[in-house]
Amino acid sequence: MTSKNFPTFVKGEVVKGFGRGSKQLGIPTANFSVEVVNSLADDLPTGVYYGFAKVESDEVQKMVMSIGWNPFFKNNQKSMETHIIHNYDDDFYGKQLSVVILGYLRPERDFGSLDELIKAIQNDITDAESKLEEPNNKQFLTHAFFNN
Ligand code: ADP
Ligand code: RBF
Ligand code: MG
Repeated sequence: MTSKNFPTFVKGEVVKGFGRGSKQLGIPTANFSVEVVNSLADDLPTGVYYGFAKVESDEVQKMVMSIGWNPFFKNNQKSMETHIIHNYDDDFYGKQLSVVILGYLRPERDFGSLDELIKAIQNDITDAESKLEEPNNKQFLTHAFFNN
């Protein structure tokens, strides 16, 4: 993985996904539409990424993102899902989500159990939290891309 993919800026509406993020995993993921997913298919390898995200005019927050076919669930549709590392009071379907992708964590994997998938995602969150504290990444908190 070279750094030529970073930063990648993406904006789009939050759409309904497979309805599994919060129910089965306890980790909600805001899904982008197929159009947004297809717009970067050739540029970006599938896998798990970290960066910053902003819901409409809310504050910029840390995020982890999964791009791919979720091998554990054997999806036949490629998805791009952002888990924002912040507690929101309400859902934000239909709202504009802005994300900057700053680095790659790992490829998507299959797991023996749901519990292992959840542990891997929790580990991704810990990794992302520390990488996003690095000055080279932290500078994007105030990037003009996030201005309304
Ligand atoms: P879906 O399959 O429809 O994507 P999820 O169970 O993954 O359903 O839940 C995602 C939804 O939860 C998002 O679209 C958003 O409206 C809401 N949500 C609440 N908090 C968060 C968060 N911290 N990160 C991402 N989405 C969140
Ligand atoms: N799904 C997988 O099948 N394999 C993975 O390795 C995987 N890693 C993920 C990492 C992160 C940070 C996130 C937010 C999701 C990941 N997922 C993975 C996707 C997960 O299966 C998906 O969010 C749920 O199925 C809800 O759509
Ligand atoms: Mg989701």
